[in-house]
Amino acid sequence: MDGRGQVGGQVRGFPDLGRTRVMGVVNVTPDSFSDGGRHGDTAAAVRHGLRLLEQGADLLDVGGESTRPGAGRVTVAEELRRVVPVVAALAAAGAVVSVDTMRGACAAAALDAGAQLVNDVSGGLDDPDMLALVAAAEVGYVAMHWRGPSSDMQSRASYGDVVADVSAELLARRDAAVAAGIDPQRLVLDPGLGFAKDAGHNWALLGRMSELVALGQPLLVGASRKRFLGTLLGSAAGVDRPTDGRDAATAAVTVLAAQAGAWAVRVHEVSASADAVRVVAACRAAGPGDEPACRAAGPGAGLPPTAAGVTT
Ligand code: PMM
Repeated sequence: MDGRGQVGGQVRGFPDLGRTRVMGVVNVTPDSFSDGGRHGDTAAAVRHGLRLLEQGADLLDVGGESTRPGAGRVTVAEELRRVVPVVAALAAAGAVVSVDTMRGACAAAALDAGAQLVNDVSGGLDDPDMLALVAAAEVGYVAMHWRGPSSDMQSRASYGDVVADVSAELLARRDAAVAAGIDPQRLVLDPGLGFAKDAGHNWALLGRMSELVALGQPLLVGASRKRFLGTLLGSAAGVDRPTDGRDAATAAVTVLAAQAGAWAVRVHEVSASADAVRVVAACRAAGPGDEPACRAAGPGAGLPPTAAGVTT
């Protein structure tokens, strides 16, 4: 590889697209913060997933449990009931499916139904069975930065240097995952924007994303429609912009993530991000230039040897 079009590492089992990939969100929940209730039944969720594929999603992230600040847990049975048929239908339709779950039992059932990636917002901290299960299944695994359940996570939003602290905690999760037998080439890290983080923490993590890419694992970034974007774009009276007005800002974050070399962005509205990652890739392919995306594209530039050299 000469580094052109290089993003921050590859994940075994996932083809190198030469650009950041776009993960479309399929929440099968009555209460997610931005789309709760809209795709709550199986048929509606499957239709939504197929629409996201048409809009250019490279993979679909199916979740059955809301993780919005303050959210409580659903039962395993309910999570399985929501997630498994949707995963099965989307996988049967040819989609690359990821399952957004903290529970090993739900991950296992989703993998049986055709999922290829486990997206665990707890990074293996919630369910002690998760890491070994993923290791045995030999699938991709996203370990997100997490400090505790959504019910009171914002009380844990206390950092010295948030980028250094999140990096250290992510590396600890990487070490735990590898110790449990997960192939490092299947492991993706995610800073967990909004999870035990206030707006300032989120902006600091976005502003220093290259440091997260430099940790040496592929990076997933999930800013889509999150509250800090609503606050940024809020009214003069201090009212946050509603979730359905945050998609342009989300696409702007996609540009930043693609420029930094993220492996994937997780978004609700796919089309704009699908276009954005292609713009950044085209700029990179043109070679070093004025744009940060192009400057970052010099062979191996900004990438640690492990990230630059990992192949599928
Ligand atoms: N955010 C949410 C849910 N799952 N998974 C990863 N890996 N990263 C995230 O930032 C993330 C996630 C919350 O958003 P939603 O309720 O709209 O799905």
